[in-house]
Amino acid sequence: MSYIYLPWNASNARQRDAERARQNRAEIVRELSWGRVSRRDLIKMGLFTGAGMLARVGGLNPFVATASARSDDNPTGAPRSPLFGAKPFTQPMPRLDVLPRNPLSGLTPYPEAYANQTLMPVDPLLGGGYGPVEGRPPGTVWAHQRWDEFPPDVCVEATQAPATTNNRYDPQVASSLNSGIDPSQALPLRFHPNLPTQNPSSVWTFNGTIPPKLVQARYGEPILFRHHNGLPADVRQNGGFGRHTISTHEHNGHHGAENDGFTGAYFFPNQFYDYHWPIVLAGHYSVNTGATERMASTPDGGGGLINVPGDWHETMSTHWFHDHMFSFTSQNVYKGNAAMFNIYSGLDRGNEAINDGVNLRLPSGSTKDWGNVDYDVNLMLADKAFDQNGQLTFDIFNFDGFLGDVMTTNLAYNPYFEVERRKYRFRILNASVSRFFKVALADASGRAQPIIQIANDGNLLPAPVTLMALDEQGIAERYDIVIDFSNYLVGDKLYLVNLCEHEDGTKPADDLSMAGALSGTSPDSCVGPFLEFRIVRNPEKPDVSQVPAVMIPNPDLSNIPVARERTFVFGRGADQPGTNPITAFVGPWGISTDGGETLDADYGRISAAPKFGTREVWHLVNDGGGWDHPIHIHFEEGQILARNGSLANVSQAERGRKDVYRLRPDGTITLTMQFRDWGGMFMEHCHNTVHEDNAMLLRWEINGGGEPFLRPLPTPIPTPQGVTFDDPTST
Ligand SMILES: [Cu+2]
Repeated sequence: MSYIYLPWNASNARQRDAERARQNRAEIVRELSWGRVSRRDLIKMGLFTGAGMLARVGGLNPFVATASARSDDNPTGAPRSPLFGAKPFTQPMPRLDVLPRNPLSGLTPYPEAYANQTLMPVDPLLGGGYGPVEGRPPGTVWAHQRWDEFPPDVCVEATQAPATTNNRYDPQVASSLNSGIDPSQALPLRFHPNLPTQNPSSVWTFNGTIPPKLVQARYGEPILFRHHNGLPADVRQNGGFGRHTISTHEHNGHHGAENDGFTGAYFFPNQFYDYHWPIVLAGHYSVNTGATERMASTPDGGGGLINVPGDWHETMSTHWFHDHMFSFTSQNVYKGNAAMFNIYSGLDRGNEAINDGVNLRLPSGSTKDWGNVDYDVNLMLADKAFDQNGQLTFDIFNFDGFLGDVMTTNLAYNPYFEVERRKYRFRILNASVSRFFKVALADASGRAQPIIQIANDGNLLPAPVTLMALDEQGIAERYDIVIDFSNYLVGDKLYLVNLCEHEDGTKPADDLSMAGALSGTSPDSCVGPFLEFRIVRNPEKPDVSQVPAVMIPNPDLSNIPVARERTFVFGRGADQPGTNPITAFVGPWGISTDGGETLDADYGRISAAPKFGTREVWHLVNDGGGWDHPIHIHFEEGQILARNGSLANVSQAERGRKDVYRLRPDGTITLTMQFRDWGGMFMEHCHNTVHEDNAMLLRWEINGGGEPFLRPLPTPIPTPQGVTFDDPTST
């Protein structure tokens, strides 16, 4: 197999063939997204095999020889995205757009513990009649848990909307810290000034705008996130991909399940959904319950600390939130439903100057008491693809994964970022559909430079790790790093370089050397430098930030018995015993639980039910060498106990807590987690979102033994006219 995109030097005839084939595939994507065909239909029609492979038909399949070059050495390939003359490192990288934090008093209707069932007229395209204004399922099970105990202090509101111009960009930093970008200038939705403005149907983001959004939170300050669905009622107004129903997952929020963005708790155009994020430390009800431990704390707004209950070893920092719509997650996240979420604490305060013995003083800034982002920069990485008109497009090569051929950072094609000669923190998120990255830092002459990794997923590591290249970074993983630009001179340039080469969406094909990645010879155009740092000045104030030798040690679990072990095997050739067309999907990918059959996703089926308040050990097994799976377990952080049977195989950069576990080909991860504080239904799935959608996902829920959580929980069946419920099944 060769790289999914055509070589640059492909003949015109071959490029025409490839474009015709791409258009044929785009029709399949469109029909799936409109719900006019199902995956089952595609198999029946002979367009897909049961193993999820596109039929070997010329003029459709990118892996089959072109009409103009009949040789297996010349598969059709996918046409390269046109760049309209855009050159790398010619546009500034925009900092994320910070969503305002408002008082709750401005919110109409006022939020309630129970879903708001006030009726409104439903668009005839959605069946007409009347339906509730809020899409959250009604009743006790989906009421906000402990609403009175954690009344929201802050409201954040956003609308999922078609692409439009940003007239209210708020990066929360001066223009001098944002590569000179003037936030008062209108920002059209385009990936580079040379690339066309995106059509409203091509890109759907938070508020319909770029840059991607950032929400800032602190422990002990509950947030009400009201998410409006402003997408077209007509399912066909989607530019050929993406579904207008959404469910918003705060990735890895330690919240009640009603706020987890459960894949089956989606809501419709014109509705909203109130997500209640209490922002508590795990162990809130079992560890440090008297809030006497100063390390478990949050900024008080005036230079001091407020203690909070829970285990400070569970403090989290870098999250993101994104769509989790059942079987359409890949398209919706790719289309723009992804934002970042920084959580601040006494330890990770976002203020580098306060010296109180708790604050780790990581690079950030010092103007505000907490949450300074002057020197704390979110980087959202994602590969994209464009059609011949330069509009965002989603291709379907097979059900192994989707690759773009254009690299973006904060949704900007290969930008530059101006920095001062001092330490910076970068929070790197892999927001791709199927692509893994491997990030390294190069100087202008191509020599690898040291990077200090300080966090993995949401969690600061026990100790910083200095690396000449980061590990492979799977989809949804976050790696926080520090780069010390004081080691260089004003006028110097450095580059973040992707070393990880893909041929298709199954797994990384190769990790290149720095020289190999910089040589420009990889057929994968997302390999190589993707972000240029320009060192433009000395800092005005001395850099007082630190990278302490000890950050957040892991929680001590030695006295907590292991209640149970479970084994999940991630493989192909899954069966779907479920018959409910709403909750059950088919696809080649599936999960076997504790030696059972490999099953396709059915969100009405409960595959595991750990007992509330216990600790378990889970084994995640990759049933094959031809692919990798970054497995995400919702709700609680885990510690990796072993990779392929041994702790010695776990790198120092993975020795903290995690929420995404890359299995690697034929690999196994053993991890331990606890089930505390909240109840309800959660998920475990592959975060190669094409695998997830086809149908490598399962539901597990917390068994409260009847109290305080009901069990088994009824399965929500959303409709625009209101949510009904089904009884769950179990494996
Ligand atoms: Cu996978």
